[in-house]
Amino acid sequence: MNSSVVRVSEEVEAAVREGRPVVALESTIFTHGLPRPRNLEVAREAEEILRGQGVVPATIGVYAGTPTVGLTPEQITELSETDGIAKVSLRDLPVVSALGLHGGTTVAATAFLAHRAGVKVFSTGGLGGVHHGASQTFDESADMTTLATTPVLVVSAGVKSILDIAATLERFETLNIPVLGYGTTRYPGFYVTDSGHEVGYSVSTPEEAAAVLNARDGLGLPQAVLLANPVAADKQLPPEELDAILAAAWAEADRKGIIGNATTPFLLDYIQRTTGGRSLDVNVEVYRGNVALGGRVAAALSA
Ligand code: PSU
Ligand code: MN
Repeated sequence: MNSSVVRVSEEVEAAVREGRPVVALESTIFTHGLPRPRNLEVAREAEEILRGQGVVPATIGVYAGTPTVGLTPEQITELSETDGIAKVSLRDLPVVSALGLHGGTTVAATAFLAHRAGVKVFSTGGLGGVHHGASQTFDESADMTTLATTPVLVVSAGVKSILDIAATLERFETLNIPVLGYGTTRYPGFYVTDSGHEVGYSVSTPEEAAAVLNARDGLGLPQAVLLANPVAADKQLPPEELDAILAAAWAEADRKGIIGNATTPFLLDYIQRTTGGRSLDVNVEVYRGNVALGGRVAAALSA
């Protein structure tokens, strides 16, 4: 493997080498998931939360063709403010790299790069999963298949109900990816505390999550561990309201013929527009919680 293709910042490289806590953060969330100017504020705040915990943030993205683990504040600003940036999943990585493009990395590409750099914990908002109608369209996120062979721990608030959650959980089972509820056995639904689905296991401390990760490594297993962290019940979107919005979002995506990797950004944007920004507040709240929990798991791993 040619490791010079990937740039790891000195700060991240030193922290990994010395066994200090590091948490990876994705960039699609600020290049494609959140509107300006909130996207940049959120990207900066995530790093500040980690630094406040004594954890080194490793924001990951592709800057001018260089897959980078530990983007500088200036690079994050530029990626947040530039139009037409590529959404980079794992298959896109060699292409944007060779063509010298900027890219926001998805969960799949971020997890891959984090692992390459020796970073074990990765916090995100929501994971990609199986889209509704996937039995016809084959649209399921490469996040799932990538996580099946990428040994990191990913903290998320589950998957949004823009996706087929039951099918997504089945795929995690098939792909040997363990799902741990944090303080719950109910799978969270990102905007809502409870998606209506069960997960097999619950952990209640960062130390327990770290122990699962260490056990996986001891067994030499290659898959990610998913830590599903629900939003507080008093901060969630009213679940009844969400159902109506989602139905409208799918109908609109269908009418406009949105397909492929444009689907997730389209649905997220639609929901943000129709809830007048309230979903955005929940989105940011959820992300803050996941970043902080990732920091605590990384600290527990280093202890
Ligand atoms: N789900 C969210 N917010 C997001 C994404 C997913 O709630 O921002 C982004 C993540 O970067 C995820 C990607 O990895 O979308 C999945 O896209 P696709 O479904 O095209 O694989
Ligand atoms: Mn897709």
